[in-house]
Amino acid sequence: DAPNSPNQGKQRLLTVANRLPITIKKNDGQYTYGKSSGGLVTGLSGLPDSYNALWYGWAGTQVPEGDVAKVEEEMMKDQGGVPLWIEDDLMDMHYNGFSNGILWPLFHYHANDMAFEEEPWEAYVEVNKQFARRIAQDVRSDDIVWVHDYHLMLFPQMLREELASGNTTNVKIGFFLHTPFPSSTEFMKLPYRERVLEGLLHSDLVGFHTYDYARHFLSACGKVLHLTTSPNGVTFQKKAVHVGAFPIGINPEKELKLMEKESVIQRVTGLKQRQYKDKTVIISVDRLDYIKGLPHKFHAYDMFLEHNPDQVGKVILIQIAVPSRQDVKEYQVLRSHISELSGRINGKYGNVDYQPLIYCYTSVPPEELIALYTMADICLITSTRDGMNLVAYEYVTCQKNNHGSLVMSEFAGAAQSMKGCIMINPWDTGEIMDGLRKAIDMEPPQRQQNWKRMNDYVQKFTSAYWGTSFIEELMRIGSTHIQEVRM
Ligand code: GDG
Repeated sequence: DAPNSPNQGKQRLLTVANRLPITIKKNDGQYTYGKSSGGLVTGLSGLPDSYNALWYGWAGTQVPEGDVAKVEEEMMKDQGGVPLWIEDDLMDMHYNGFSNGILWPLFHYHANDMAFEEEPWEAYVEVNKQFARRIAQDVRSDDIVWVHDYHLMLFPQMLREELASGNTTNVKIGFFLHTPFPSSTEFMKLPYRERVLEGLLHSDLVGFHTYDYARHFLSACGKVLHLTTSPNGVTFQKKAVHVGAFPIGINPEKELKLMEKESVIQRVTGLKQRQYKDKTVIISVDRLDYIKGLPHKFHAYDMFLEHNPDQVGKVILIQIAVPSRQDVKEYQVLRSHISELSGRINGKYGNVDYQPLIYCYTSVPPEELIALYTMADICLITSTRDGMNLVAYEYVTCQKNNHGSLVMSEFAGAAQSMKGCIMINPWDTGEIMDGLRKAIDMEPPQRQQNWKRMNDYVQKFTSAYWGTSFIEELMRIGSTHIQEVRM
């Protein structure tokens, strides 16, 4: 870094993830750069600026050869982003084919939705290799490389191989998985399971959201690779690989600041005093993904209205369903199924003055999201599996004045820390119905007590806390990584 650079002397942190948090758009020959949303972006946005952070990821698009240098310079200046230009067809096979067609369903206990073929696997290997080669060009001694998520599980090994001949062997590699790690019996369905585990085990530290996921991973290492494990690590090629739980959080300051914006306050007042006056509003915000249990939710909501006729005309469910992975067939099928269910509910209980379900297949701007979280009386989360689920934390933060209830699936990682939520099994329609009734009937003092327990957690275990504890752990063990794990 240049002598006057604000990054001078700071620890270099190379974040590596499938996508950059930046979206590139071209209008009238000019490039503009937007921020993308999603769990990973939310998590990393709270990292303290005590690191000299660079983010490597697929650019998400192609630009003409002549514009590459200019775009790269602008992305670096704008947000420290380093784009990888990967060919569209290869990326499609890697991303839609193997990552989202095989690993995603398997890790969320949807193995029936996985159809294994060699070509997507080969693309996965190739893309991991391209990432490793690109990052190897830039890595310096003492750098920290923090790799994220299931798209890049072979990367730690490939990066080590790329670096083996140079003088950069003291680079520390940390890997964090944002999805659940499934039970070992489930994981063992994966063809190439040895390669995937070995890929990860070239990291110094492998992190998960919960202890359960870490335990499942260790058990897979034992069963698939016959390695010796302890509760916090595994010995691989005579080296200790540390394994731990690092529950991700949000940056609540960001939400609280938006809540104070005049436009947001007005929007909340408008929604509460006009559109939804005297109504109980339930909010749900999900990427349109089969792991989020939308059919379970809609079915239970239908049954809830049928069995609670006093609530028809009073309660409204607002479902924001953010378009996601639209090139994957399962997502297209889910989309039409959800539209049909939504039409059925509104047809059954709605009239000219009342629509029980407001279903929006779109993403909304951050201000609007905060206004919806703030005005809603209840937040409903029905994921059949979810690594963590940050929507829960965002809702709790925005309820600082109203103390609305969180009705949440026990299969979301966040349920383990949200003591104070109304926990439900999304497969049990009766439990969702009872959960909603309980939330509607709960007296304010009880709601306040529940909210406080949840809010204390959310304010303390933030994304900054998560990022810092992972990196500090990585730095701490980095110096001792030759030691054997003691049993
Ligand atoms: C994966 C794991 C894990 C959503 N809609 C809009 C919008 N969002 C933002 C939310 C939240 C984020 O996206 C979603 O995060 P989640 O954690 O709920 O879910 P995934 O995207 O599935 O994330 C998950 C996470 O990674 C982190 O490790 O918790 O389990 O599946 O921050 O606010 N933001 C805006 N408009 C929207 O319409 N602006």
